[in-house]
Amino acid sequence: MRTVAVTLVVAMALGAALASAACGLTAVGEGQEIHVRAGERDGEMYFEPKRIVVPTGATVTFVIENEGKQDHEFESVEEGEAGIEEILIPPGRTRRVVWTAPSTPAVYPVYCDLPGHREAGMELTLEVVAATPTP
Ligand SMILES: [Cu+2]
Repeated sequence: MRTVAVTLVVAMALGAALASAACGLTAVGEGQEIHVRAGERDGEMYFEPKRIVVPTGATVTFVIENEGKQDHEFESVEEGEAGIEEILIPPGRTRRVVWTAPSTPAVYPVYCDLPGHREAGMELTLEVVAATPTP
């Protein structure tokens, strides 16, 4: 009996993996980590990637690494934005932010609010798209 139960769990996990691979949102799922790099180069400042897609209702963890030489922030806290409180990431450090996407599709800016940084390129687009219904 024990063997049968374990096999069933493995089969279910495999099925879930296949389903998420088919829906085109393989990079991001429930509880998944999303790695973001922040820094400066060639007179500009950046977040990479520039676009992040999360399914509606999913809880994800942003792992933000500051690979630059200056302080940077990660936030989306103004009226109508994603509700990510300002977090400061010192040079060479990594900070984690857990965030749950709303239940309806939306597009939010996420940015660094230090003077001049957003204008220098520190903004990314956080897109919340309808989760593919499970059959
Ligand atoms: Cu910055």
